[in-house]
Amino acid sequence: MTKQGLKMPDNFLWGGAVAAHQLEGGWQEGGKGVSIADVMLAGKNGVPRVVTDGVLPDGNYPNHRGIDFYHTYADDFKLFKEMGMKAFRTSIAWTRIFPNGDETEPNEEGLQFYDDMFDALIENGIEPVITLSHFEMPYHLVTEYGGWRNRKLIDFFVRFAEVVFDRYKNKVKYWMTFNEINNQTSWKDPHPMLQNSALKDYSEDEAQELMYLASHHEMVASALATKVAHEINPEMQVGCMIAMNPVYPASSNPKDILFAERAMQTRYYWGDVQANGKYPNWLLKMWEHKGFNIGVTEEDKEILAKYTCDYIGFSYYMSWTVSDTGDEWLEYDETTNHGDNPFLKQSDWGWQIDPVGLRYAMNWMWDRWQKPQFIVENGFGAYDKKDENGEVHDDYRISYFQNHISEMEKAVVLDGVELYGYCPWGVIDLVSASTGEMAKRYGFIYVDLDDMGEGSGERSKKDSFNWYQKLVKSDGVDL
Ligand code: BGP
Repeated sequence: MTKQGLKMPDNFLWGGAVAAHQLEGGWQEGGKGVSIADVMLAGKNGVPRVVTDGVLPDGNYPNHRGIDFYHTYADDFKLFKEMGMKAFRTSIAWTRIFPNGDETEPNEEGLQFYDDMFDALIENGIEPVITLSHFEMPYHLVTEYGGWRNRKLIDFFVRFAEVVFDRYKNKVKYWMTFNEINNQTSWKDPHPMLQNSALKDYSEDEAQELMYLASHHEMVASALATKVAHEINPEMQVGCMIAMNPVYPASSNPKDILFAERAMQTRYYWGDVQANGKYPNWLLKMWEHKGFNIGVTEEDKEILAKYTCDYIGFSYYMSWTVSDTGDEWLEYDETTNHGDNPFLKQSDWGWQIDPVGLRYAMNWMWDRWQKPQFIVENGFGAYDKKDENGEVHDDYRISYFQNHISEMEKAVVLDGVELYGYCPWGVIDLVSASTGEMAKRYGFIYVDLDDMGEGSGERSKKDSFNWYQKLVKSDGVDL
C-alpha cells in the first residue's frame, strides 16, 4: 500500500511529539512540585476529566505515573533513533524547575534531569523541540494567585523561561511557549490553565472575560519570553503554538460563510496577536460592546508588537463545520455549534478526519501570518489491539498519516509554505490529555499499560513504526 510522496527538503525535521505530564510519571521525584495535571482524575466512558481541589488519597490520577518515561527515556530514545527521528518535541514540567512557581531560585535536580535528557537526545542525533507550558503549571499558582487571570503570573513565567533558556542555550534551539494557547475558547467547560472548576460559579460573560484576561497575560508573558530568549541566544527560535482546526461553513449560504469566518477569527486571534503583534479590531469592538475590561496597557501593546513569535507551531487533528446561529457577537463555543461534515469520516472519539484541511490550513496561516510553520502534533487516536502474536497491525493509523503527510507535502512543495518539520503526536503511547486514558493510543510504539496503569510497561513496535522509518529514510517519498 505504498504511495508516492513528494520529496521534502534535506534539513526537514521528521520527528515525534509528547508532553511531560502525559508520559514522565515520577510526579514526586527529583523535588518536583504538584502541577495542575497532577490533580486531574481520569475521565470515564466519554465523561470529561475532572479537575479536583487537590490530590485525593485514592483517586485515579493517570499523570502521576504516565509511562514512567522519567526512568526509561534513554531506552526509548534508542527506539526513536532506530525509527529515524530527527526531532523530538516534549515539554519541560514547570514544577520540576519551580515546584511552586513563585520561588526565586530553581530546583537544581529538575534542571539536571532535563540536561541529562537533552544530552541523551543529542547523542542519538535528535534535535529537542521544547514547549514551556504544555497544559500544566504549578498548582500552587492556581490556589495562591488564581492562575493566569492574575498578572503576577507573567513574572513567574518569564523567570521560569529565563532560567531554562539560559541553562539549555547550547542544547535547545526550537522552543514554544504555551501549548495550544487557543484551546481556551470553550470557557463554559473551563480549561485547566485557568484553573477553573471555579469558573463554573461565574456567568458566561464573566467567564468569557476572564478567559480573555488570562489569555492576554499569557500572550504578554510569551512575548517577553521571546525577548529574553533572543537576548540569551539570538539563534533561538521561539514559536507560538496553536490548535488548528479549520472551521468550514455548513453551506454556501452567505450567513454560514460569515459565521464560519467569524469562528475562524475568534478561534485564531491568538495567532493574530502573537504573529502580527496586535489585537484585531473586531475583538476590540466586541470587548467594548460587552463592557469587558481586559486591561491592555500601552506598554503591553508595545511588547506584543515588538516581540512577535519566530514561527507558528501548530497541532492538526480535524476540521469543524458550523451553521449560522444568528448571533452578532458570536458566542462561539466549539463544543456546541458543530455539525457533522457529510464528506468526512470520524475517529472513535468523533474527531472528523480531514487531510485536505491540513493543506487548506497551512495556506490560510501562511497568507495571514507570513511566518514559518512547524507541525508539532498530528495523529490518530485509536483502540489498538494486539493479535495472538502480540503484534499491533495499525493500518488505519498508517493510512491516516499517508493522507495527511501527502497534503502537507503539497502545501510545502507545490504551494511554497515554509515548514520546519513534522512531529506526529504521541509517537510512543501515552496518557490522553482529554480523557486521561491509556486506551486512546497514538503511538508507533506500543506501551503495555492499561487505563489503571496496570501492565508490564514493555515497549513494542507497531506496523506504523516500520512504515514511518521508511518514510523518513526516503525524505517523504515512500509514503
Ligand atoms: C492536543 C494536546 C496533546 C494531546 C493531543 C491528543 O490537544 O496538545 O496534549 O494529548 O491533543 O489529544 P487526546 O490526548 O485528548 O486524544
